Amino acid sequence: MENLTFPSEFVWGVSTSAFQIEGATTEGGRGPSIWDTFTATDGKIARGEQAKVAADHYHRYPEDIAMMAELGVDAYRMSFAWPRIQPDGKGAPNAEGLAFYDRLIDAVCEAGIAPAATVYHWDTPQPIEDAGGWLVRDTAERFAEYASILGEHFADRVKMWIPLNEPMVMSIYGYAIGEYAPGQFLLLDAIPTAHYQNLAHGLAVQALRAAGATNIGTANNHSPIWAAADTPADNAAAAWLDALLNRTFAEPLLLGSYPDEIVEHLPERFADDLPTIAQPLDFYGVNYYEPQGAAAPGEGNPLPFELRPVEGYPVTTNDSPIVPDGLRELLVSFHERYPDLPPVYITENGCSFDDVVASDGGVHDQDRIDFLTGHLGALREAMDAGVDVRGYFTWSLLDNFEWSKGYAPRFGLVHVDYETQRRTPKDSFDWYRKLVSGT
Ligand code: IFM
Repeated sequence: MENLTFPSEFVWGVSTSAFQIEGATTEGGRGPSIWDTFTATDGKIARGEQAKVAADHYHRYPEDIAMMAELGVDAYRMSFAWPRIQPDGKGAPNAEGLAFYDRLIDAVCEAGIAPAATVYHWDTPQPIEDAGGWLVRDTAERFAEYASILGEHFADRVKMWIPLNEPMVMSIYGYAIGEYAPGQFLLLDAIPTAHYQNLAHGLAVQALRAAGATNIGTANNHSPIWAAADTPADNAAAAWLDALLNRTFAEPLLLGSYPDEIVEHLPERFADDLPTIAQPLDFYGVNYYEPQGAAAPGEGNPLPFELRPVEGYPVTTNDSPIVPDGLRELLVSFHERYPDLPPVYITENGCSFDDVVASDGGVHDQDRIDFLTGHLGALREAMDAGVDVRGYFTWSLLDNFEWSKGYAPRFGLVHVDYETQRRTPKDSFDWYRKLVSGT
């Protein structure tokens, strides 16, 4: 760990999200979300798995918080489930939903850990989707109302606020290619969902601040985009994909503008919303997993690019190529592109492997330790190159429900046996504990 030295005030954390760990999907007055609907639909999730129990965090959060305390992290990034707070997606809050998060957040604070809250991690209330979801402007207004409820109730305890997690994934996987809920296949006609999520971000930042919340940022996932070959056609395709995946979500917030490629696909009068979207941010959260390859589209492809796997690297069980230097490249490129980039937090970074409990009772995930060592080394290099990075949250505390891939990809520092809900800290847990404590 000798090259992994970080400033003493650097924030170390772990990340989770509500739908992936809570379970209890029909308890406490929670309403249905698009992910409940999607997971109940045949053929959408590997092995037909659902998240009705997940890691049972709704009931086992005291045990999970005790593990975080043992881990010694400074901060815990969790998400609120919108359908627990507003079961119909609008109107007065559900008291039981607020009470659950009161218990959770109070216990996190009592453990000496700072709560970092994501307002929305993809679990749209089903009635909101039925009214048009992220394809309609009203959802942004509904979202601001929801954020305001959370701000009023939790601003006194939550130390970092993230309105939306990875809006790109919702737009592309949820609405463009239908691999995730709500399962729509709209290709470039999904781009309005990016705008309405960006608008929801801006309105939520305003609503949270009005409610007294401070330290408000983002959690956008970004990838360096690599052209398959250094040809004009592949480079143009890579530039288009970069505009779609990275710049469409970063630039409205940071610059108050959209990349030219995207503009013709946006809703009419989108420009009127840009001042609302470009709220000053206290930090910019980056979720990094992998670079993305792009090539010129083949005959008959309706898109201006074709995705290409990045080859020549080991891969995780979630099919992600392991490219630590991609994190350095990404951060340095953001630093150069956006001179006014606020302080950065890595709000997610992690990997999935086939982790098993060995006969000695341990989980020996040296591959995760290697992954984290590589990525934190790359992060350190980015900081040495001038990027102002203030903290790192690894994904994830626990093994959890990995969306359409179900439970097979295991991302946790802690192994979860889904039959018994037994938690077993992996070797990487101990490694991270030592890193965090500086021993
Ligand atoms: O599990 C997801 C998380 O919900 C969002 N970011 C990426 C993670 C790993 O795929």
